Amino acid sequence: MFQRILVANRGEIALRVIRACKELGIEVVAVYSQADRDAPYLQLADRAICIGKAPSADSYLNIPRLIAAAEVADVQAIHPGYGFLSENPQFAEICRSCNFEFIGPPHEAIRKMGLKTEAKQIAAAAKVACVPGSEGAVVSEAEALGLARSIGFPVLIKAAAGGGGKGMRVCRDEANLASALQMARNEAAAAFKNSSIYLEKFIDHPRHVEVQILADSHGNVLHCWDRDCSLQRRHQKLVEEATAPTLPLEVRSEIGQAAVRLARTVGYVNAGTCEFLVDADNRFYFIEVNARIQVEHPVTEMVTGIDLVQQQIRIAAGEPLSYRQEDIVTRGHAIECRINSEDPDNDFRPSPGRITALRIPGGPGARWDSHAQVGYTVPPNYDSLLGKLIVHAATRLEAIARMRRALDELVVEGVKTTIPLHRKTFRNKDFIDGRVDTTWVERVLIPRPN
Ligand code: MV4
Repeated sequence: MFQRILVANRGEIALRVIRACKELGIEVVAVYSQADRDAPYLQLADRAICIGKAPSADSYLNIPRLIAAAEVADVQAIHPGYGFLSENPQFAEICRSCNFEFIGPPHEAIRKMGLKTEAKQIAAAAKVACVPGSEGAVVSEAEALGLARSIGFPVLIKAAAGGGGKGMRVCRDEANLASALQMARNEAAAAFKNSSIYLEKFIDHPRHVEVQILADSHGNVLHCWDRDCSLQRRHQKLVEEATAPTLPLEVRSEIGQAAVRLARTVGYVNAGTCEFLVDADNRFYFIEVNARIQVEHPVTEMVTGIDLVQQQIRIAAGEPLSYRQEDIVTRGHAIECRINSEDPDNDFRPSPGRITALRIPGGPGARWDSHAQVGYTVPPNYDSLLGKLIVHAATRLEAIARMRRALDELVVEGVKTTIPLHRKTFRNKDFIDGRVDTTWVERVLIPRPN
């Protein structure tokens, strides 16, 4: 096992990795930008090294500075967290070439999964159902037209190098196809420096279901069941739950096995997620792989009892998984609310500032993963995730009641937060009854003027 690890991230996930290291008896080195110099979680690390100025490009995205910090601190491995460099194949490759274990997948797997066209082709080879559409990139307008006619409108044009909803464009009829293709190409080129696009049948009102994977370096691949992350606003998840509440057990078993086949086929190692869209008839279609630990990993931890971050570290150290698939059983239901320092009444504008009061929920089945403390100033430079409130209970309805209770205990003052939106969600009948999909938040929950 490693003696010392560097955490190449900040905020709640840096704290989460610090906690995992402590429990494994591993020394942990944190890094921070000048904007984070007073962040309280840095005191929980064995050492903290400043890596630069506030802008991410000068700190958390700066590969030479991170490698220099790893050299200075003499660590054996680097945990990238999520976001920042976590899915940057070049960073993974550089870590390994500098003799630091990258606590994530092999750079080859990250690179393949980063191209959504390639991920879909690998999925198809693994006999995993994909959304009907182009096999690989679409090169000509004629090809796109032929395809769109055969699968039927509406179609969705996506950027091959995109993901997470960036660079998508719906096209509802033939008359708009040529211009939609051109606009999608231009957007893709600007956003991803890659104008490659592909085409899919547009699934309306899909649910978002994802499968947690664990794969070791000895060829063992397991799934830790599923999460439903359908509650999103502009591709930012608000609420996640495990397991997926509306999927029958047979389908959940099939989707898990599909994810395992896909992970095996790409030579995946470490923790990862296979994302699927699920239609009204519970048919599932693979869309993309997230080659990192995800924000919502705690709901899977609560229902399986597996510490996914510790598993990541053990896998990177070369340990074989100590579970067989049949050992991975879920118990009860878990739900997570993302608490962001944003103003729901002002188009979710970031709301940085000093936290003047904080009351953290407790009691049975409540978990609070957050770097926030009273007196902490949320800097304006980064993502606005302040913390995650996670509950676990025997049934989904009990988990909802527990979340309502925990949200009523939670107080954050000094910054605007998404707490009021969550309080509303957990009192909403559609949500309670599980009648939601990926369009529900923007259609129903957030009433918009006109
Ligand atoms: C889709 C889709 C409908 N049809 N693909 C958005 C994020 C990216 N991972 C894929 N996304 C979608 N792909 C087809 N063929 C609808 C979405 C989508 C969505 C998916 C998951 C969660 C929230 C979403 C919100 C809007 C659209």
